[in-house]
Amino acid sequence: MMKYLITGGAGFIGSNLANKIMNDNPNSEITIVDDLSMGKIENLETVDKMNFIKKSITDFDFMSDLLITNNYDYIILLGAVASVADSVERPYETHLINQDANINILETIRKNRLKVRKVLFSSSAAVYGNNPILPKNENSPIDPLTPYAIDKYASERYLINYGKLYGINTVATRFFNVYGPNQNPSSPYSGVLSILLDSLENDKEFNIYGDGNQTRDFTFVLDVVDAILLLLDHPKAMNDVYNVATGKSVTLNEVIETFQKIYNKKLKVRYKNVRMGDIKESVADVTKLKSLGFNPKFNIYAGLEAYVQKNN
Ligand code: UD2
Repeated sequence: MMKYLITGGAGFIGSNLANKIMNDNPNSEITIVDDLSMGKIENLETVDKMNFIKKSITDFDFMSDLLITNNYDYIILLGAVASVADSVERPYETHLINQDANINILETIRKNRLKVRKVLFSSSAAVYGNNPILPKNENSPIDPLTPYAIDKYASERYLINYGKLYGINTVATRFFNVYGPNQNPSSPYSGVLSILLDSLENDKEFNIYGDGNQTRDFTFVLDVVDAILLLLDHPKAMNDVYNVATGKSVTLNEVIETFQKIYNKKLKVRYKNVRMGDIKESVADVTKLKSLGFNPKFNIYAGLEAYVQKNN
């Protein structure tokens, strides 16, 4: 029986991960720390069987005590302010969450020589910035352009090099555009597919920023969960970083068309100016992750269908 700590575990990716672990191994012990700023208790299917703690990961002393008094096998760091725009508006507050809180956890592990099977940190494709060379592999040039991307990159480096310097087992992921159930559509900077689904279901107008021909490597959340579990378990995934995506890109227009077909409904769209700093094309090279046995199960059609089904 394994003990897991998931920060941000009531959020989008964290809740899907926690639900999958409980489904596969109902005897697992899962502790979730989440301040519910974007996450929701309802995202957790069996919250009564988990140790749910409503706290911010910036409560440094609390987090240190929690780690010292529990021998977690796996620590999965998903707690973050996920909005790039929010980090531009509140650079210091988001820095405390997106970087300092994670270093506090690493420091606690180091100082107390805690024996953890693995610590996983979720970084982002945002670290690649606007570099136009595609696809992005883990050795592509780094150009973090926002506080969000800077904090993700710095935390990723802290994690990997704490691993190497102090003998801690770590691994970092760079997520591309993740979508699926439990993604919160409430902010204009939420993931585009959660906004799209909300617009279709509630007959709201959908804004397309630009001509809709921008491409993204949209990755279904259950594939991301599989990747996380694989990286936690795989002995070769050690003190290193992995892109997590499908390796295939589609345009926003193609996604809209597919969604309309699934719903048999026409979306009301309005064309707006391209967002400042928006990337035109994005796709990942996932050779490294695939070399460990990763094989994404959901292409965009299967993923959208599963998303719609779960939402109804
Ligand atoms: C994603 C990540 C971000 C960062 C970045 C790295 C999300 C939510 N954001 O940003 O954290 O890792 O990748 O490059 O996963 N759009 C519309 N209408 C809308 C909303 C969005 O047309 O109502 C467009 C938007 O202008 C962009 C595309 O859809 O061209 C995807 O937008 P997004 O906010 O879902 O994700 P992205 O790629 O900007």
